[in-house]
Amino acid sequence: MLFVHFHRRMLAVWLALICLLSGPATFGQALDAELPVYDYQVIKSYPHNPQFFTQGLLFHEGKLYEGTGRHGQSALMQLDLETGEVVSRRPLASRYFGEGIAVANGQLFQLTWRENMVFVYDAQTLAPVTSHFWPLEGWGLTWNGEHLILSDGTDQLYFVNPETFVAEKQVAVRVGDQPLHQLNELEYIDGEVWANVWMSQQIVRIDPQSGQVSGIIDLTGLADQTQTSGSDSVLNGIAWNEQTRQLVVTGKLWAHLFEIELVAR
Ligand SMILES: [Ca+2]
Repeated sequence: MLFVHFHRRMLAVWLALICLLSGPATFGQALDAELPVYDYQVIKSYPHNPQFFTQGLLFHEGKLYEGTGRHGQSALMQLDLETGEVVSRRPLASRYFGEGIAVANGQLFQLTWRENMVFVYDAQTLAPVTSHFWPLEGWGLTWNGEHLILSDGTDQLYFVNPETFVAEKQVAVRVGDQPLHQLNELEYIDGEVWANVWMSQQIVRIDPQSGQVSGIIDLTGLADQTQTSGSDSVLNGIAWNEQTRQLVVTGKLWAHLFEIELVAR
């Protein structure tokens, strides 16, 4: 029982920190939140180029894609999961800082951070198709079969029409009644949106209808199982292979990707 109490306390500390980082909100109720918490088991690790500043990660038709950030280093790539080798690569011009990626209707979308540009490519060939304007920052991106779901570093998720790139609705993400900001890389998994929370070692599971956080995946210790590089080298990147039900996560500038399974705490 001591073990359980210890972890509940750690979770309360984390929630307090996140709410503190998130801005002016008071964090009374978040401390009382009793959400399901998940630990992890590493199934397998794969090599990842430690120069890649991971901003978007996904599987599409069994193939792994990664979008990277930083001016002058941003690119969209298809990778070989087993070897980490680059199969194909489309660099961004140096004025663009690449962010989240998602595939919708066979097209691969890549956000930029503060440049208001969204690039669209053919998912098979990575040939450019078109581009769109996006008025806010771009952080994470995923696809629920109807809308692209986009995060911009706040507590909001935007549901964007893939044809027009106009947000048709948005939800506010909450832990209890407290806003959860810094939502970063996203993945749509079995009807939920999973989100990295920037600068944290946790992934949150979000009900996309209500915006309520329904569970927390605690990946504390995973960064210690690879090489990282500086204070920006934080957990970011969630990819779900729907066919094989493989869950793969990584971080910016990490030397590995990790296939993990969740273990309810
Ligand atoms: Ca993803």
